[in-house]
Amino acid sequence: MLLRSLLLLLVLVGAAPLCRADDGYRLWLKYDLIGDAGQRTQYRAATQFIASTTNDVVVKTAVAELQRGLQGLLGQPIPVVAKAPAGTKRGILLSVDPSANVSGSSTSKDGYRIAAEGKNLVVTGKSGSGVLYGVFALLRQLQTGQSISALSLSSSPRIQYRLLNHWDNPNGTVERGYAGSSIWKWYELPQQLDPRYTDYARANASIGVNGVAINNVNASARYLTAEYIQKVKALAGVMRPYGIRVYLSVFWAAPKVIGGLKTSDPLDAQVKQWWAAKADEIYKEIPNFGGFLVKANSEGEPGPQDYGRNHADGANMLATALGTHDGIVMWRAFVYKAGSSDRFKQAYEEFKPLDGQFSPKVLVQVKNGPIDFQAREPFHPLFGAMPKTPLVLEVQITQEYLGFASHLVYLAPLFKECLDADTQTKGPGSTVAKVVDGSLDQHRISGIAGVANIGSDRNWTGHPMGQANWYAFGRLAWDYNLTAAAIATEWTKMTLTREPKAVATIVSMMDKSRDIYVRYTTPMGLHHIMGQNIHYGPEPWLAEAGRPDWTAVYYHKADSAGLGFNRTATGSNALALYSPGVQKQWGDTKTCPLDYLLWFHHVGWKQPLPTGRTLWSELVTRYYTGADSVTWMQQQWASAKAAVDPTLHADITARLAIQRREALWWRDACVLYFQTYAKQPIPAPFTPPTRTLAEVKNLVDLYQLK
Ligand code: BDP
Repeated sequence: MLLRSLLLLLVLVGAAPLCRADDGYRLWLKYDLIGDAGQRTQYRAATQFIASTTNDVVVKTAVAELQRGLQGLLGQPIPVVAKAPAGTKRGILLSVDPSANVSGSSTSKDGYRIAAEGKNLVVTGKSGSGVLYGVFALLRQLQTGQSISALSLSSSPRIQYRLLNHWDNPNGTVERGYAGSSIWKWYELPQQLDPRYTDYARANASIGVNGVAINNVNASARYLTAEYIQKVKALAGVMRPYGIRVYLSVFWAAPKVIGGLKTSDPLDAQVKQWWAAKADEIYKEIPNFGGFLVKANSEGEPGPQDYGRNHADGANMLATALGTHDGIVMWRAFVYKAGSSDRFKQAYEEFKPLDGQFSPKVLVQVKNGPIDFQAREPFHPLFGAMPKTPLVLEVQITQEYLGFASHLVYLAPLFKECLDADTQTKGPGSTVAKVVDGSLDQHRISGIAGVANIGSDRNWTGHPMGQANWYAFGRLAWDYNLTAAAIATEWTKMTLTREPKAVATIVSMMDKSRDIYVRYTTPMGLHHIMGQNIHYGPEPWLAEAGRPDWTAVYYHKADSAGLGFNRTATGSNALALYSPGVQKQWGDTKTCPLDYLLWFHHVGWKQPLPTGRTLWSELVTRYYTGADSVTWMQQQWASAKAAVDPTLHADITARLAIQRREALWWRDACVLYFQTYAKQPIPAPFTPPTRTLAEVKNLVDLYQLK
């Protein structure tokens, strides 16, 4: 009996590694053994050695990553040699050639080419980083089951500065973070380097991210102290071999707060000198430091306007402080003063007049939409309106307004919608993407930033599918012409499963998820009707807050006549900020896409829409079908069960159940509340909510723990 139990124990212990749950830590870089033996044999034949001679630190990273990836995927060690051996062995050669001819941007140093030369595959980068990106592209081929014989790939990023922005604080909290606390352990730095920093760098390099602003834009001055510069230096040291530069968000009033000066006026000589000395001090410690990100005169943060100066005065002073160091200033345009007639217009009104006044080292960083990372926004009117200034597109990867880490919302369609939007400022085809990559106005520098969704949770992003949003950001920053579905397919194959039917099911669910979220939360252009401060759940009835433009009623303007914000000439006229072609299309309720309708028009409840329904009926239809689509997502996900790791599958199943519950919450809250104005019944075939408005309102209090 004892012997039998012991044997059973041995069997169980022995079997344990096989059924180890996938905790999501390895992201899309799993490098698990490829299951298809035939394919493995083919890959093995072509990858019998890695040849590399350069001492470039980033190329060394590329070699190590290639070795690691091939070892995992093919189950055998790959030797690294200085020179390709003569004979029949086939392998991979890595080389740097600054003049290599690669497709895409001709100025970028990050491009790579992969081509068959004789029996070998050669990965040529225009720099060490180019080699690293090429290696990741090659590994991606294997991870997604593509052929590598006679491979010919050539690619260059369209956008030069591809940054993650962390909104992380010194005390370890993350503003709008839903995946645990900050991954940066400030109290341990610089002595202790969590291995996680390296894995973070690997993940970013694998998708082409080449910069990281490590702290919150609501910045603490602490980061500029000598003590913290040492900590930042330690992180920069981890990032450097991965081609990633570190940037800091800076607190405008730092000269006063930590410098002991009486002012932070950008035109004050001592202030200028303080910043120049600070920049020198940082570059002395971190020679490849990237530069500064600044939120100034926004949401209570100090800034140059406190001294009667403007954003250009502030940004240019910092640019001058950077001197000859190779760094940039990203100055955020997310500003809105209290008391403005329409928050939509604020950033435009403050920044448009400054076009042409910024120094060449300054980029102005503009959110994708004019309000604040809503589930759907029209593109920001500053895109196309500041041709003399390089504009960084800022998108939010963390799901502040998109259901935190409990709702499955794949964001590539949202990012693409903005990138593909046609500003028409220089004729048709003047897309936001072309403004941002600098090609429309011939800018030398270009940038894109994503507010990170990364935290200390073992799986990095809380919701396992949130990883896809991090991944998609990087891939689109590299090439905005990739489709959302193509990116989802890559990610799914690398992360979840390569079983073809399951891949198709999951990709279709991901691809529709953002539209579904919009339908059950803010259909047809409703915006900013979410829970106060927390930004979670519905609160369309919110009428009192610190400022009118922090309420919901300011935005939806529901009354007995209809719904929506009139931003045409008879209203706030924010529409006039767009080019004439856009104005024409969006200015008429007959031609305005339904997705943007209530952004620009106050529409009568009974007004017929192109769908054949009245506004009220269309609104209810979208809320109901949106919530029901979550059930469809649950079914899709359930059907992929056999193809996905069981722990991961169960995790997402549970989160989808939360999503369904909360989609019903949004639906009921919004239809019941708007019904008090529309005064019409819930149209057939939908059945009215079984709870009252008062009951649903109570839920908000529960969530906000009031
Ligand atoms: C809003 C967030 C706030 C940020 C701000 C910003 O609610 O926490 O500080 O944006 O971007 O979305 O500065």
